[in-house]
Amino acid sequence: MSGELEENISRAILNASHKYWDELLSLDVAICGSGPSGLTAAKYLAAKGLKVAVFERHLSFGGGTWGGGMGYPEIVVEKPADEILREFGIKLTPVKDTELYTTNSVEVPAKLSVGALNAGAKIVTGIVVEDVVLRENKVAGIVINGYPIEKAGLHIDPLTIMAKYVIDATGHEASITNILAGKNPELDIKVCGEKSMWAEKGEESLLTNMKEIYPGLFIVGMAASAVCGSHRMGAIFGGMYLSGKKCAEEIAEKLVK
Ligand code: 48F
Repeated sequence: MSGELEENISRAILNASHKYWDELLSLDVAICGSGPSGLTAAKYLAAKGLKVAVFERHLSFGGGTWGGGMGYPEIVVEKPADEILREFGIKLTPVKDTELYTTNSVEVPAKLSVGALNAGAKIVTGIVVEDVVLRENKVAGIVINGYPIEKAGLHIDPLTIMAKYVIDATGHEASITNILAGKNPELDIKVCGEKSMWAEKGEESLLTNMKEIYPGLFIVGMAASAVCGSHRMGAIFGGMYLSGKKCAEEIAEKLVK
């Protein structure tokens, strides 16, 4: 490159970003939300050789893990989800006379994201998923915009990412399923809404609530609880990892020959 340093910096960024975005335009799996369920799904899908990207509206990834329980920097995970965290190299401390472990609320999102990135997934931050692409009886991609653009209320048209499968990993809001259901009432998708705290029931029901809610659209983590009307569970996270992994396995089964 020739030219002033400032010009070269700008050109390098634009050229590299163009290549980066070009590779994102058609994916095997688009994951909406970078909380524990989304990052876990990303790692296991990418490890199967699938082309995967996680879209997160904030500049940081990790969703609700960073803050621990009411700001105390530890979260809890129960058996058998501890096995998943060990695969990511996350340290666990057993809680005496229980099936629980504590783990650090900063180490968890940091290592989940490293695991997803090392497996080959991309994590795209500062991007809000504002709609899905619909085809005949199927979700076929996502509609995205810059989060600052949405925040500022600017009327700027979005871009699209085509994907064979979309995962709603947007947590308590279940924003992707809510958008699909709200904009297309004829699809008859019911979003029940999350129930009050009952940790055991909430955790237990996550694996059955994780499902393909509409062809091409899977729900995981708290989004699955919210859509299916299950209970919240607070700072215990086993169901997030287990549902993320199960979702990845179900999609990989369909896509990997
Ligand atoms: O909330 P979040 O961590 O979802 P999760 O994986 O885990 C839930 C737990 O953190 C916790 C809990 C455990 O018992 O109750 O809450 O189900 O992460 C969801 C992520 O999605 C992003 C949001 O910023 C967060 O980082 N998100 C939500 N809507 C959108 C989005 C959207 N429309 N576009 C992009 N990102």
